Amino acid sequence: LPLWRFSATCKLQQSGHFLPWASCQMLSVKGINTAVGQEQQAGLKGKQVLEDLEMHLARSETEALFHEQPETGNQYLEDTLLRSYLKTHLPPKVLEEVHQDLERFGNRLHTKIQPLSWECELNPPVFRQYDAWGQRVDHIYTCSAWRRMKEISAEEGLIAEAYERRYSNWSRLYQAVKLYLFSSSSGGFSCPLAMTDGAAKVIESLGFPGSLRSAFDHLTSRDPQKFWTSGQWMTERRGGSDVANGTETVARKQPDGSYRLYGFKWFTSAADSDMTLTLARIADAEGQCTQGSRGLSLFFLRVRDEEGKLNSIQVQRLKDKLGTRQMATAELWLQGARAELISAEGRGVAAISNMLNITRIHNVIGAVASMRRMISLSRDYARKRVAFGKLLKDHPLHMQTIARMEVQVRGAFLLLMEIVRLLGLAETNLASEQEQLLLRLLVPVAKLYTGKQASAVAVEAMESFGGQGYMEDTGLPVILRDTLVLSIWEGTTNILSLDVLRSLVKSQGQVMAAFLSSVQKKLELASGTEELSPAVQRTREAVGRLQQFMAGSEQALTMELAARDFSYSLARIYTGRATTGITQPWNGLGALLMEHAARPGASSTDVCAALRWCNQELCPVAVESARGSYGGGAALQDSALVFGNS
Ligand code: UCC
Repeated sequence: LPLWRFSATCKLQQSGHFLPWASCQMLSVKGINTAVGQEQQAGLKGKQVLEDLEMHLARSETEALFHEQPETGNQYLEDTLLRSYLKTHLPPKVLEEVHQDLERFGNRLHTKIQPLSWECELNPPVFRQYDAWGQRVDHIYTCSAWRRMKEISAEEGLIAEAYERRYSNWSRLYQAVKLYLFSSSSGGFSCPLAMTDGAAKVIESLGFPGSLRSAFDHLTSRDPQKFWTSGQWMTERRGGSDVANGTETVARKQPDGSYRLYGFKWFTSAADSDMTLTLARIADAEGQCTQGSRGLSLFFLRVRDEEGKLNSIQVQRLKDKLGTRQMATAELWLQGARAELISAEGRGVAAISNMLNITRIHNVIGAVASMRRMISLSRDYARKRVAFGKLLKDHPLHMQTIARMEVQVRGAFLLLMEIVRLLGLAETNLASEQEQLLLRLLVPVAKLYTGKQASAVAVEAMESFGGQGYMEDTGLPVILRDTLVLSIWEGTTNILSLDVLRSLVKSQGQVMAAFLSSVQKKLELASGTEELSPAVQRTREAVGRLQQFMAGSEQALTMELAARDFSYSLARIYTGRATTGITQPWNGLGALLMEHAARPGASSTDVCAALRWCNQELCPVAVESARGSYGGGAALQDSALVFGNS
C-alpha cells in the first residue's frame, strides 16, 4: 500500500474513528514489519520507508490532538449575576422589555458581532499621508467591520438609549448593560462610543449651546446614516495628566464669532470620528493667553466638512500602541481648524469634566466586561481540558484560582451597577443630594480600582490556559493588551486617586460624610442576617479604622501619599458594604455584594462571594498608616529608595 493509504486505512478501519495514539502505533509497527520482511534486500531504502511512515503517522496523529477551544454562548443568558441584578432592581414592566431585547442582543453578539470584532483586530487602520501623485491626503482607512460597528451601535441605540430616557432613571443602567455586553465583541469600538456618550453629556449639561443641538441629534441618533461619533482631544505633548499646564493650543477669534485653533494634539483616540470636543487657550487682542487651568476653554469642531475635507487639520502619524490597535489613535496638527466655543471662557476643564466622568464610567464597563470574558473562557476551558488524568475543573487549586477572580468581577460588576443606577437618578432629577455626592466620589474610585482589577484578572486568567493563553491566534493576548490600557487612559490610578481627594476638598468633606452614612445605615440593616455576620463585622471594623485614619490625617502631604491606599479602601469597603432587602428606586442607596447576598432568593454563591470579598484587607490605608508609610519622612525615604541616595 502507498504509505498515505496505509496510514488512512489504519484510521478508517476503526469505524471512522481516530485511534488513540498508543494502539495506532502498535498496529502500524506490525504492518511495517510484514512489509519490510517481504523485501529483505531493501536495505537503506526500507529503513527510509520505516522512518517516513513513522513520521507520517506521528504527524497525522498529532494533528488530531488539538486543544478544546474555549467558547461562550449568549453572554446575557450566561451571566447569572447580571440577570439576578436586573430581576432584583428593575420594575417588572421594564424588566420584561429589557430582558427580551438583551436576549436578542446576546444572540446577535454571539453570531454576528463577535466575528466582526476579530476582523477589526486583523485589519487595523492604515494611514496614507500622500496619494500616488504626491498630493497630501491624510487619509485614515478603516476596515468594513469597523464601519459596520458604527452602524450597529446606532441600530442598537448604544448611545441613544441613555438620552431618550424611555425607562426614566433606569435608561442609563440599561444602556450600561448593553455596552457591557457589547464591550468584549466591539473590536475596540467601545472607545469612540465612550467619547460619543461623553460629548452628548457635555452638550446636554451645557444646555445645547450654539449649533450643538444638531450635533447632539447626530450623537444620539439610531439612524446609522445620521449617527456621529466624537473624539476627546485633551492630550498634548506637555501634558497627558497635567492638562492645565500642558495645553498649548491657541484659539483665535474670527470676525464671525467662531474661532480658529492652532496647536498639536499628541494623542487623539478614534481619530476617524466625525466631531470632537477639545481644549484651547483664547488669545487676546495682543495674542496673549492666560496660563493654567483658568486659561482653558472648551471648543466643538467638525473633523471634516461635508465634502470630507479635513478642517484645516493635518494628521502627522498614527500611534503604534501595545493594544487597542483596532482603533486609530493619531497625532494631529491643528492649523486653523474652525471651532465653536461652547463653555464659558476659562471654564474648559470644569466643562469637559462631565465628559471625563462619563468616559471613566465606560472605562469601568470595559474593565468589568474584560474580566467577565476572560473568566467565562477560563471556566469553559476548565470544563474541557484534561491534565494529569482529569478535567481542569476537578483540580481544586485551579478552581480556587478562578473562584478568586470570580469574587473580583462580582464586586466590580455591582460597583458598576451602583454607579450607573446613581447616574440614572441624577439625570432624571431623582437623586438626593447624598446620592449626587456619592456618585461624584464613586466614579474615580471605581475607575481606578476596576482598572487595576481588570489588569490583574486578565494576566491571571491568561495563565489558566497554560501556553495557549500566550498564543496570538487564540485572541487571548488581544484581550490582555486591550485591558492594560484601562488603568492608563482617562486618568491613571494616581491621577484618579488625586481626583478622589479633589472631590473631598471641593465638597468640604461632604462626599465622605455621604459615603460613611450610607455604609453605616446599611451595616445596621445587614446585621440581622446571620450568615453575613463575619462580613458585617469585618466591614464595621474597616469603617472604624478608616474614620480613625481620617481623623488623624489633616496634612495635605499625608493625604497625597495616602491617596491611592485611601481610594482602594473606599472601593473595598463600599463593594463589600452590607445591606438587606430589595433596594427600591426611591429609597436611595445601592446594592453591593452583601446586599445582593441578603436579598430574598439569594444563592449560597452570593453569600460566599460577599464573605470572601470581606476576607481581604478592607482598609489598606489604615494598615499602611500604622506602618508609617505616609508620615514623618516617608516621602524622603521613597525618593531615596528609588534613586538610591545614601
Ligand atoms: O482622551 C483620552 C483617551 C480617550 C479614550 C476614551 C475611552 C475610554 C473608555 C473605554 C472603554 C473601553 S485619554 C485623556 C484623558 N485625560 C484625562 O483623563 C486627564 C487626566 N487629568 C485629570 O483628570 C486632571 O485631574 C485634570 C485635568 C482634571 C486637572 O485639571 P485642573 O484644571 O488642574 O484641575 P482643577 O483646577 O482642580 O479643576 C478645574 C475644575 C474644578 O471646578 P471649579 O473650578 O468649579 O472648582 C474642578 O472641581 O474642574 C472640576 N473638576 C471636576 N469636576 C475637575 N475634575 C472633575 C471631575 N472629575 N468631576 C467634576
